Amino acid sequence: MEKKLINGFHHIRYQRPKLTDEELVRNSMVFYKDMDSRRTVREFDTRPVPLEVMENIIRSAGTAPSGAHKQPWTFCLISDSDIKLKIRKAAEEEERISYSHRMPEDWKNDLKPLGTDWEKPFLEEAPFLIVVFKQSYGVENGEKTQHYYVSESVGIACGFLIAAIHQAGLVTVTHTPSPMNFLTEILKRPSNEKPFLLLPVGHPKTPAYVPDIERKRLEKILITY
Ligand code: IYR
Repeated sequence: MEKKLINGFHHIRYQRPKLTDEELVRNSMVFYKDMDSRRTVREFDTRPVPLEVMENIIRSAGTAPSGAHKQPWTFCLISDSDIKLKIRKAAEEEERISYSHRMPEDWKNDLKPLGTDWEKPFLEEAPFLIVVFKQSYGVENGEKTQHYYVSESVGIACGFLIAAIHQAGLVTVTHTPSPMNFLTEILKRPSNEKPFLLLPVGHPKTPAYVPDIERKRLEKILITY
C-alpha cells in the first residue's frame, strides 16, 4: 500500500532505514558531539560565504514542523552593506538605551560572563545577516488566514537554522535587539510579520574567543519516569 486516504486526503507511505541499536547509539552520539561543539560566536571574519550555502541553510530551517503545517516564517537574507549598516545603527541605538537604563542590574550582571554590550560590530562584519520574521497570520489572495502556535513553530525553525549554520561549518550569535520593530521598517515587511530573531552568519575571526562556560549535565536536565 503506497497511499491511503484520511479525511479524504492522500497520505503517502513514509519509511526510514531500519537501523540496529548499535547504529542508533552511534548516530545519536555523533550528532550530540557535533552539536556540543557549537558555540555562540560574536567575532566574525569578513571572508565571504557562497550564497548557495545560505540558501541551503534556510532550506533546512524551512523543514521544521509547524502548527497545522502553516510554515509561519519568513527569512530575510542580507548581504548589502548599506542595509547592514542601517541595521547595526538602529540595533545599537536600542541596545545603548537598554544597557544604560532599560535592563535591571541583575540582568546586566547575568550577562557579564558573556561579555556582551550595546556595541554590535558583528552586524556589519558578518557577510550575511538573517532576520527571521514570524507571521502572526497568513495572507492568501488578499484574505487573512489563521496561523497556529506561531512562536513555537518559528522557535523550532530557528533551532533548525542554528543547527544548519553549525553543520555547514559556520558560526552565529542569536541576537535579539529589543525592541526590534526597526527591522520591519528597514526590511519593508508587511504588517502580518513580526521580527523574531537576528542572526549574523559567517566564519569566526582568527583567533575568536568565546566565554569559558559549561552546559548543564544530563542529570540536571533530564528526569526519567
Ligand atoms: N539583547 C541584548 C541583551 C542580551 C540578552 C540576552 I538573553 C543574551 O543572551 C545576550 C544579550 C543584546 O543582544 O546585547
